[in-house]
Amino acid sequence: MKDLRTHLFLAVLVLASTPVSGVLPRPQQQTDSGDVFSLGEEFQFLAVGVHSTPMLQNAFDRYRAIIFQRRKPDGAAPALSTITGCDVNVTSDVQVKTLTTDESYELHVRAPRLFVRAATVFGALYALETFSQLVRSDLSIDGTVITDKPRFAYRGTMIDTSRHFYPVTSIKMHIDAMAYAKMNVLHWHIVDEISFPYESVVLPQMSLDGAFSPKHVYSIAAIREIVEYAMLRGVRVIPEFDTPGHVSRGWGSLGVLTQCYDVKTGAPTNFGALNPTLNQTYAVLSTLLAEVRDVFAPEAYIHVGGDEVPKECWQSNPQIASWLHEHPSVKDFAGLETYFEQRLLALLKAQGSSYIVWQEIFDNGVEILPDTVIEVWKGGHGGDQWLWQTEMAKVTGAGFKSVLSAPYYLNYIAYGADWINYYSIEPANFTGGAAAESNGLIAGLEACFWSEYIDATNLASRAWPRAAAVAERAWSAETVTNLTDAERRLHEWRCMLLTRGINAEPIGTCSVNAQ
Ligand code: CP6
Repeated sequence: MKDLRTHLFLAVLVLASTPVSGVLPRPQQQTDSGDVFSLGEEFQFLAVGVHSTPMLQNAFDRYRAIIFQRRKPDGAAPALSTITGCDVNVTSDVQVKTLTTDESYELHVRAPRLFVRAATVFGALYALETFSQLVRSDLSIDGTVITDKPRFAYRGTMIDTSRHFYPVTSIKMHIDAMAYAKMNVLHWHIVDEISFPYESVVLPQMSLDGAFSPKHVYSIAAIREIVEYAMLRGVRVIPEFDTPGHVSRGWGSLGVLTQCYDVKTGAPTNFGALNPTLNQTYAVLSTLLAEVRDVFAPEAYIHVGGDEVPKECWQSNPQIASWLHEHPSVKDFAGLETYFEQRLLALLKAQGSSYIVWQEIFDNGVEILPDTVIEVWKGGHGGDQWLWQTEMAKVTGAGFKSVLSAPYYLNYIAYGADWINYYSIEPANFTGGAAAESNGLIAGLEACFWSEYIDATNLASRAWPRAAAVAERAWSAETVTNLTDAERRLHEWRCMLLTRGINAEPIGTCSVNAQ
């Protein structure tokens, strides 16, 4: 009997300490006051610090609309103290997000006015998002104090606009959903073998030859609009121009692709990776990437790929063979790949760009600058570990910043609640992981959406709410792992996306459906 009472007492304690709100990703600290308030129709945000910027004003307008859309004070609601506004104090004037930007915030839900304090406008945006998720449909809200900041600086998704083209409106909607999940980097794999939709002004032939059609392009003006739209929502846009492999459409007329030969007959066949032995290759890359740096400004990072470089075509080419003969320091085809990356990365450095590369660049021992970010993407198992665990240990052990995407390939789909597989991956679970995290060498996580089987008809439902499971892993404390609680909040967050006009898919017939 005593035992049973102890159990009941513990059960009540556990229930009482579980926050009831559905904020996703779950905040670092939340203390509810027990009060219940009601938002008055007169509610307005007010910048009270010295920093009232257009970015902040824009966010005030967006969130006021979101909070009051579809919500009406319930006539039957008991008379509650009314909240008439929200004072927002931003203490610094940082306008550009980097890997070291302070994204923390404090949110006090109390009457008669809410209070938000944040070091940067970006923290304030997250306070507003959290606030919007706390307000119930009858405009009531529980009193609370939330102190919050992200676990990781880089909380990304990757979209691929080469395999299928997304209209600008789809990309903007994707950015909206990212902001609702407090994600902050859109890695835009803008071109690849299948199409080249980037409409360059300096090299117009690339999209003329490489886009699906003259309409399936991203003009510089459209890209600048997307970059601006994203930055207003705290999202950086990092473009990827994958080289020397994964190139085909768009590069043909520039004379930089390697001619492949049939090894038996010696007859020319198709074209392969960029030809690393031609000065023209670097001249084209220099021209293209200088423009890209400017178009995506203020973002300093460019992702330059480096993954899955095929060597057979280089091996079949007699001009490359004689070049290698004349350059004995470049010993073999692996050396040729290193030679290419060395020249490319030097060129980027000279242009003032920082770079992100896929893990092969690190694996191949290419000399890279200390601020290089290595993206770990290879899945699978080796020995008693996942390959990403071994790779993360190596990359961070060598002192490089890493982005982990290998266990977050959300282009894969499976029947059932597959979000649990992503949610349950603890990214610092590798040898030296805790030290790597505290030294900032795990920059963050990225959910990838390779688009062989995705276009504008299913991007939103493929991505959301599944990517929000990755968002919570990237934002919330390592200890936030309760699947029942996550399921409830993911379900609520998905319904919220529907009210905000995004066709997020259901995560199953979860128990919370009944409530
Ligand atoms: N395209 C490019 C791809 C992939 C990569 N790079 C890819 C590889 C394996 C899977 C999914 C996508 N389609 N350029 C690897 C980084 Cl499972």
